[in-house]
Amino acid sequence: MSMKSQLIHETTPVRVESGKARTGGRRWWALAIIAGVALALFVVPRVSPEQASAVHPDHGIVCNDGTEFFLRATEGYISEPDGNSLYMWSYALDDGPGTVFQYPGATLCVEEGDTVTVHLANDLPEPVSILFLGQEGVEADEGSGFELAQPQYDIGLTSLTNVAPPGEDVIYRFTASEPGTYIYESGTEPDKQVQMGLVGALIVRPKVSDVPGGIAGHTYAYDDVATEYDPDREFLLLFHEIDPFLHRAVELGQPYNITELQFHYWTISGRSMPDTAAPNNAPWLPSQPYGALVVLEPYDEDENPLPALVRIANPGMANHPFHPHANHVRVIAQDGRLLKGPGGEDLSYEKFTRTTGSGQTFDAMFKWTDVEGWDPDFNPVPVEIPGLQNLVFMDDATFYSGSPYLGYQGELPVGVTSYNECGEQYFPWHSHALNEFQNFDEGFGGLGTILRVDPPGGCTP
Ligand SMILES: [Cu+2]
Repeated sequence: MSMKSQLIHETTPVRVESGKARTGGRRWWALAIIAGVALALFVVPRVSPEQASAVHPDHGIVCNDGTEFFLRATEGYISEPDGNSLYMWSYALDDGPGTVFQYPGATLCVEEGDTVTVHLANDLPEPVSILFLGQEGVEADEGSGFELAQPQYDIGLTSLTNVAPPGEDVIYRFTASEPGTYIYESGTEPDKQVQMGLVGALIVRPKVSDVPGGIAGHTYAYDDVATEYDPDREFLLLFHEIDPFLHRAVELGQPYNITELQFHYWTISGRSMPDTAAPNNAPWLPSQPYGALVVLEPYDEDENPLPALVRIANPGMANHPFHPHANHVRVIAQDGRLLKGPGGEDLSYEKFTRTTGSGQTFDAMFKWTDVEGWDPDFNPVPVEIPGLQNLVFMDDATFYSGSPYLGYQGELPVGVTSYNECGEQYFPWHSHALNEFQNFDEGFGGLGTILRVDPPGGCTP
């Protein structure tokens, strides 16, 4: 599918192929019946409602809430900040033929205890599947009823779980028994298919009634009141890496030696820096809907007491040391399990650089505290405007407000463009494996995003 056709699909969400019904004559009735079946299949909405925070829809996790999901393994292209476009596979929300491609897979959000059903249709030329990492008792229905999902064998192992052959479907079902952040990904030829982009995140939220001491209307990450967070400050950062030569070979149907795998692009939730800082559903990134900008306001005991929740998932092959500049996060869970000792001891810990291993997830609470409280009137700090070179060439310089004070904007030298809206402050948040902090040898880029701290009460330009 070309970028152009994706853009057209973006603006025509209902895709019923009715144009051919004009071929006329005797076949009219047959075509009408086919059209009726097509309508029944595809006009009934198969796409789960997608939603980000109502308060900050431009950033933060974009959830597809529900218990039944329709996914379609399909192909498309993504854009890289250096102008390259890459052929990818992923799990898009199934909207029938012409489904709009997206990478990574749609984020699925369910509640603890839900029976979750996931339909997988397959537009790709080879069998594909979904492994739900961390879920127990996953069943699969290939057309003859649900049975426990099993590894598939021919002469040798062909898939770690049941597959949807090309043009066919498989349905998976499981009970989401433990809250947490999880990965779903292909279990079929994963060295190739996971690399091609068949990855996504599954979020299991606790039921408030299962949280001891939990208060209705409050939001918790786990079955523990200490994991309360601000639901308007919830972020998902999903790491992946891409070898464009493998993708090109798959696109052209050419052989590829997997032992020659070499990554040149790194993505967070499907985008490479600086696109990671763009809003959710940025129109210039039609197949990469998820932004990765982390936006906060300073902690305040009364006005802003709750931390943000940052969910990190790494379905890729490499391990990524990832850190926010000048800040720590508090790691509260790993692989969907709260960090608590056998006696209920709090084993959460503060960390500057937390490496996420291949296949791991972790959850971090994050607060930004305005420790020094610099203020031009009451607590001034003498800061000279950085030199022109730093303001023009440094990676985050164009976000500088011209003032060191949160919520203030100052004069900038002639010729310096600033994206700063209201005196907000920016901190890099990136992989400290600096080979990953680039787009095909051009730094900075790749596995990086930005932490944005807005003035108390929000950004008023
Ligand atoms: Cu750094």
